[in-house]
Amino acid sequence: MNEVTTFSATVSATIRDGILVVTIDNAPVNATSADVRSGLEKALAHADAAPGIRGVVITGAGKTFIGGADIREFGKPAIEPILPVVIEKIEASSKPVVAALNGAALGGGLELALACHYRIASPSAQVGLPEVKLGIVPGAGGTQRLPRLIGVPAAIELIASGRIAKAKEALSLCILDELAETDLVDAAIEAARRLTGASPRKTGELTAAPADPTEIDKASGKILAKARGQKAPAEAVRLVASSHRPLAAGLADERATFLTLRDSREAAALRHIFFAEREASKVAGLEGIDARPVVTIGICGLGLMGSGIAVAALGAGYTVIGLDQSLEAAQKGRQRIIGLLERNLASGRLDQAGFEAQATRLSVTVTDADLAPCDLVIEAVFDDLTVKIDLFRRLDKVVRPETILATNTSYLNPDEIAAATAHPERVLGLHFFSPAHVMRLLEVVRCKETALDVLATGLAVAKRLRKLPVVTGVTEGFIGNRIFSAYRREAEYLLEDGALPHEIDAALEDYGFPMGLFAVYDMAGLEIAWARRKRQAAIRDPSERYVEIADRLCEAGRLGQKSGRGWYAYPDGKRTIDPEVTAIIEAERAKRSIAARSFSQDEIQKRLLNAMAAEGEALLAEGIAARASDIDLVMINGYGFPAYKGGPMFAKS
Ligand code: T1G
Repeated sequence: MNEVTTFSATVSATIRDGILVVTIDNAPVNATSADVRSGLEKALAHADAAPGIRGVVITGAGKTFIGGADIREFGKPAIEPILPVVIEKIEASSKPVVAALNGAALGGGLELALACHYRIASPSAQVGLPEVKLGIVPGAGGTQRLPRLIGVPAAIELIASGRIAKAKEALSLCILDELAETDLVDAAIEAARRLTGASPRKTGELTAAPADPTEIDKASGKILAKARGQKAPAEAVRLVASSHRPLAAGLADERATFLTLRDSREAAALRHIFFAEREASKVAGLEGIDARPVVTIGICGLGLMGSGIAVAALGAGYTVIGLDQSLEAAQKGRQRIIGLLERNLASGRLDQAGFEAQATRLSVTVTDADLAPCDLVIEAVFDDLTVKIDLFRRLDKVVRPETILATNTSYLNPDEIAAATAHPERVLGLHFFSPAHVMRLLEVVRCKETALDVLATGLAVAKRLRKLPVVTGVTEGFIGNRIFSAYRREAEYLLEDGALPHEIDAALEDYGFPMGLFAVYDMAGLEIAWARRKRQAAIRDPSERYVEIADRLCEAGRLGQKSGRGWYAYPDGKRTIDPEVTAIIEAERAKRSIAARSFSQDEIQKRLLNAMAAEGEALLAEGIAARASDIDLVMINGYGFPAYKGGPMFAKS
């Protein structure tokens, strides 16, 4: 058994065949904490000083090589040695240093590997510089070393997008030198031995050929357009595009840029979201509660929503039994699902074997009893209480008592649906966002009677569906639609008070929303909200200000893009300000004797943000939302709130 040398609490090493095999063991993701950096520095010094050591291998314990710098250290005073110093010592080492990527090498983890003299990975490894997703740029040489290895255009695309590349692509890009078909560490030791005596391959000594502006635009154009007002992607492009400079100059510029961005509000917002996403599925009281096993999922209603849910479930490896009310509807639903799978096949997201496996796991029926084997049944039928209650009563008769029944309702009260079943404790809401096979957000609705293990199962299924689950209590519209209604109401108040639809939409888009509220309404159609307003008219609080402008538009047949007119006109499909809408708004103001006034963008943004945050505070006070960051996640992932602003609760803080 080789002797283990401990360099720090998280860095130890053994010597095999004259090679110092250094292992980083810093759960959960081997982030390069101060202890890791100090341990690596000691290990390198030890290797340099020991004549019997001819080379070094660096690898990670567990399933991650290095998940990056320790994000939790951001905003705190730097602790020496900082990562760039350790990385430069690796590159300057007199003995070959081989990176053995046992898993994800991200951010600082990839930057460390880039400074090694050889990079070998297990086939399941992934690499990336996702710093822009945290509002920063790589701060330990990534923007300077990566282009030296793979060229400026490829480096721009990877760094400005922050995307992750699988091992095979990384090998083809020359980020990796080798994929280990056998034992990774054995192969890395072999590589180190081969490099002993040869001149070390120092990435920093390579030169990055300057790229011409057209290549730079081609690599960065779409990414920067999508990034909208974010600073980090544009800075990443600038740094990579100028990586033909001497390494020292590039590294200095990169470090200064990283430090400036790291302390920005935008980076703080994106770090807030990073941790919020991981907090959201931690629900008080669920510690130690096991989820029920789910293998087969029934889906009632194979329309747009039901089919999307079916595709997500098939993609997650579940068996799916689809139920609809007629053979024609069931067949149509099946065709829609298979069509979506075929699109995944055509786009390369699925291979032929995967397509066939998923298609085989799908069956459709018109017979309730065929749902008997289901461990979970999700209904996505017409959003009417009687229809849903009737369905759940039928399901009661065919599924096992422990089968979980989930309603996908957006606005109905799941407690009323649960109360109609024989086992209300097994009912919860799973509120998907359309298209359900694309949108990550999933509101997991905890009903009054929902059992703890049923809630735990909802969260486990959400995770396996690769959704972002946010637990909500029962209230009309849950978290997202309730805040959306509040912000829509405020926008309509602004219309009555003097603003116009295009001014409000411009203010929202200037703030970072991909599309303004009224443009979204025109795209989705005005009739659904109109029908809901008419249903609610009888119970509306007469003391609450109610704006009738949207009703006037609907009564005039202005139902949005599909009717050719809505809040805007669409001559030859182009969204255009319509004086007719302005006239309707002015008539409504006159009816209420409102003296219109103009609003600045800043004022519009503040009023809408305040309306969202106020409703968020109410949801927290009522216990509907467990934490403010959950509300931020819902508004970012379901309603277009710009992530780099952190969400309405963060933005107000
Ligand atoms: N720092 C601190 N904590 C981290 C972390 C990190 N880099 N990455 C993950 N965690 C925590 C996370 O909060 C969670 O904590 C637990 O680890 C498991 O995470 C110099 C400056 C690596 C692919 O952006 O993408 O390097 O909830 O649930 O699904 O240029 O974590 O258990 O308490 O996500 O297996 C760049 C971020 C940093 C990668 C693993 N790196 N991490 O996924 O686990 S900046 C990143 C991830 C940087 C350099 C710059 C993923 C993962 P808790 P998890 P996972």
